[in-house]
Amino acid sequence: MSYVKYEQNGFIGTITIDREKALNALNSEVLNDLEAVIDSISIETTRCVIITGAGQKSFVAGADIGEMCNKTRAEAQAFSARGNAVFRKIEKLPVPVIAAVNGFALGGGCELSLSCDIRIASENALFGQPEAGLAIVAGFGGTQRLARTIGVGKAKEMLYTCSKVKADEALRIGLVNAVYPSDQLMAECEKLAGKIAANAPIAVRATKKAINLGLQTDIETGVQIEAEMHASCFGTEDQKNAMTAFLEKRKPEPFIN
Ligand code: CO8
Repeated sequence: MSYVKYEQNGFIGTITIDREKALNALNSEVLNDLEAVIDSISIETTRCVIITGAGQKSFVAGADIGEMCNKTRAEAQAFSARGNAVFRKIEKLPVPVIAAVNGFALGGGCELSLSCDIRIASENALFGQPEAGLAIVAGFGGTQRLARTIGVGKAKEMLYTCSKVKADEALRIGLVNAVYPSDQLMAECEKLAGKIAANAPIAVRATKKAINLGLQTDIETGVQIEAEMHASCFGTEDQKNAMTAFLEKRKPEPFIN
């Protein structure tokens, strides 16, 4: 039995963290299952991935506190490294990943959403980094990605106070791109994924790479990375197809690679 389900619908893959009785909390087994699913995604046939949590109540309520409680310092370090390795795989997946945040996104759950490219929330979503209240530091990238996503001041406030952030506030501070009623969340995420999947995959993948690599460097290096990614699209069938179609005032043929 796996705690992580995967469904493919056309070019869109949906990952569901399915440990509902523990509000989809991440223990070692869930992390292993999540990694196995991510490793199995075919970039040839997948143009966008959605990650969500099973049920109506929770995206992911954090790392498993029961598993963490009696860890030694070395074990905690290994657990943090394990989570970080899996989340980096998500972040580095060549195709865009959308977090469909359908409820609690606390601690490791908020961090999981931050490793995705885009966060879309349901009205009942609740974000937070409760670690300081549990007498630990966030361990799955929260101190790094939250500050990069919503800015240092707001990230520090969330991490120092452990205050929860509701969906409307998450939208206001740029933690999520949009908020929908719960029963519309997946349809809206699929719509967004469909828009991404309709564009040339080679260009979308190169765009993701340019943004993510560029964010880690200075602007001079960043624009060089962009120039390289830009150039890499030329000569591809999709580029010829799209630009010729524009010049001939018609729609391009469906993109292929
Ligand atoms: N870990 C383990 N079990 C959990 C977790 C969790 N994070 N969250 C919920 N559960 C379990 C509960 O124990 C409960 O189980 P049971 O039915 O067996 O008692 C079940 O899920 C349902 O939960 P509640 O009854 O508490 O449901 P409520 O609706 O009353 O409350 C809350 C929901 C508010 C989400 C509440 O469950 C809660 O506060 N959960 C903990 C949230 C939290 O603090 N998350 C952060 C954890 S720390 C973290 O993520 C650090 C990441 C990096 C770690 C790396 C370092 C080694």
